[in-house]
Amino acid sequence: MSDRGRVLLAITGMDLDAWKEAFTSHSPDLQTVSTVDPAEAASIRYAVAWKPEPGSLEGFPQLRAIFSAGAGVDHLLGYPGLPDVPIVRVVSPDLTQRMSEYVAWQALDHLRRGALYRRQQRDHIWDEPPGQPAAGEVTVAIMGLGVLGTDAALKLKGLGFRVTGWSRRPKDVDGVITYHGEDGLTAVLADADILVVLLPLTEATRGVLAGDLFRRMKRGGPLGAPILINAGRGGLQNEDDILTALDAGVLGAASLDVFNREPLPADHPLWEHPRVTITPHAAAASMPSALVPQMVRQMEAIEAGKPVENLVDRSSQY
Ligand code: NDP
Ligand code: OXD
Repeated sequence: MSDRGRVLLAITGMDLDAWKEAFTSHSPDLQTVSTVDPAEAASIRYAVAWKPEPGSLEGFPQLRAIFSAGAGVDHLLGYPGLPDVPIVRVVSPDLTQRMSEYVAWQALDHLRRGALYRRQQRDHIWDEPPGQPAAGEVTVAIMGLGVLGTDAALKLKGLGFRVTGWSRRPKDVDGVITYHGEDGLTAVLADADILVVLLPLTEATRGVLAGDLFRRMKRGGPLGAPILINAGRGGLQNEDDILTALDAGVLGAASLDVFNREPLPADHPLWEHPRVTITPHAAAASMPSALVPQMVRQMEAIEAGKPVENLVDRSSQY
């Protein structure tokens, strides 16, 4: 056992072996465990958690911090009896790059009529409908201008889109028109051809992607009806309202990476909708080999009494 004690891996829904392997190869002296004998509970100094099983995080008197294995922390803040220690979330260039790739991929697919041309290829149709807009004629609005939203905004800007962003507090992002608060949301929606959602799931954001919000989005833009891309959390969206809005032409299409229930049940009508693109919460995976070095650095900072980065503010829930 090292000075840093042992690290509990309270991980479900991710590859536990990959986490163990990443710790072993980066810090061979740091022992990880996924189950703990009660007699050894005091050896646990840190936990790395993803959707921890009930009861898996309590009873460790020397626990100094819990590291979320992902950028979102709703899985931890909803855990009953969460120990009163600092929660550290993931901020990593690797994860950020992956998310921006997903956002750019979906935005370009909608701009360049990906769904139409895939259908036409299937039916051997050679047809180029007139009026293909350029990226600069299309406004992408990003709800959630944090680490991921800001990087995606800058990359979309680099692709030529007009980009706006919305956050809780005022923000300044080079080349991006920024808004905040309820008035800001009205302005952002009224101007949005594509709405990219990278918000955390909190009490304030739960269910925000509903019929009322979709009806406040821009009408008559260059893509026809507005488009929704949600890679934040499923709990942000009302899935019945998305289907209703698609069928009523209030939304033109939706790219959804996250769902209220994951895996999305096999009989869910979203699977069959011709204008919905589904990915299995795959927009930006947490790669243990990319994240462990940073976690270990943070553990060392805590041991040395130095400030910790990327601390979660429990009162704002992200
Ligand atoms: P950050 O905490 O860096 O950013 C969150 C952003 O949301 C901030 O701009 C914040 O505003 C804004 N925000 C929060 N609450 C509100 C509110 N009530 N009204 C308006 N704006 C609000 O998070 P990240 O960018 O790192 O991650 C965002 C989310 O992406 C994660 O919480 C997670 O749910 C999701 N995610 C999904 C993945 C996937 O694979 N699908 C992978 C990784 C993350 P302000 O700037 O004012 O604080
Ligand atoms: C995350 C996620 O929050 O994978 O990192 O959703």
